[in-house]
Amino acid sequence: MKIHSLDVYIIDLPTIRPHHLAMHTIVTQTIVIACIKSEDGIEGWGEVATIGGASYSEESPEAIKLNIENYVKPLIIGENPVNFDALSYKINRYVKGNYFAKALVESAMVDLVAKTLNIPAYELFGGQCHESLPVAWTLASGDTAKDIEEAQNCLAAKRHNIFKLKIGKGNPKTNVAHVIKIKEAVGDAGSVRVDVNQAWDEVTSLYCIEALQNGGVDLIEQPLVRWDNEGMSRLTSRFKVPIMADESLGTVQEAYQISKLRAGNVFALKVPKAGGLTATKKVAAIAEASGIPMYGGTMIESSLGTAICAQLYSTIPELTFGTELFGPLLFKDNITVNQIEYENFEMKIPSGPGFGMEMDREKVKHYSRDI
Ligand code: MUC
Ligand code: MG
Repeated sequence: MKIHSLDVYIIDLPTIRPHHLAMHTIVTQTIVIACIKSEDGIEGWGEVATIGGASYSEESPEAIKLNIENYVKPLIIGENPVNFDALSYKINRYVKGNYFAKALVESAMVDLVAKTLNIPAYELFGGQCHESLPVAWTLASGDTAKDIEEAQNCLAAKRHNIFKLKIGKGNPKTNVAHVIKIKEAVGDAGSVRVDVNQAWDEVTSLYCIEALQNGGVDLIEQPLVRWDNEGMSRLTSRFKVPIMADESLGTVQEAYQISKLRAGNVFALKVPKAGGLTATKKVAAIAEASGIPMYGGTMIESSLGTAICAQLYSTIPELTFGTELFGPLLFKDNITVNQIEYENFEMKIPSGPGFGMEMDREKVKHYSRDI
């Protein structure tokens, strides 16, 4: 089998409500998808999502598309995608950084290989440990009353009982009061966690985390700027509430440094941050070797990208903090014919050939900037 073509499309998907993060408000989520075709016409599809252009990570959707087309594509055309790990090593020799772009290309190669073999992609990563996984919902409407209503609806529908609150924008004390009100409303029916998205300094973190811990919050995600591993380490040893590394934890090398410094005592895995599925398994191995519990993170992918992450996460035996693969539920519409199923506070891991999702070509065309 040989790779015959690679095409990249930027897709803009409208959300059901504004989604407020410390650095950006999402009303239209931009994802990048890739289609790799073999010489015999089989298609493999991959996806990565970005948040707010280049405001969440260095790679904007436009840069991902351009760098793949100009620098990655020539390295893999004519090659056998079965050797996707060897091809990733080849790409790494000639293309520095660009982890989201690399993850996108690897996921499309993996989908192609698994479809050709007529197996789910998770069989290429050691096989499935979970048929379904717990999934958090992110409360980020920007309004405490609306967030409480959303949480109560999720609990009543048995869709989510883990809630991640996006904070870090505005006054930290107002942020804390907002979280405590939501925790009081949810009570013991759900787990309340916060994601600060790097917005606080260490001094602010000290009093805010103390208050959040006392208020019954279960997890504090990335309070400090991504490069401040020493600060994250001090916070981790000071508080009982777990501190999760997200933006600071990308590559395998970063995972190693964070585990050594204990700059966070929970790892947020994300396939694009690590540079792909194979690299994410390596990050998970470092967590496992250092006794650090894991969480299956999201960049708010569509159904395709969610299936990609879900299949990989399903191969990790212990995902102590569950996942947050809620992306498809935040969108007004989707780009696949079949949809991810959510029930009983969990998501079902898609298990068809490849990543188990069939592309809806009309929808891809409708939401694409490039077709
Ligand atoms: C992040 O920072 O973790 C995940 C959920 C959400 O609402 O935002 C993302 C990114
Ligand atoms: Mg985060």
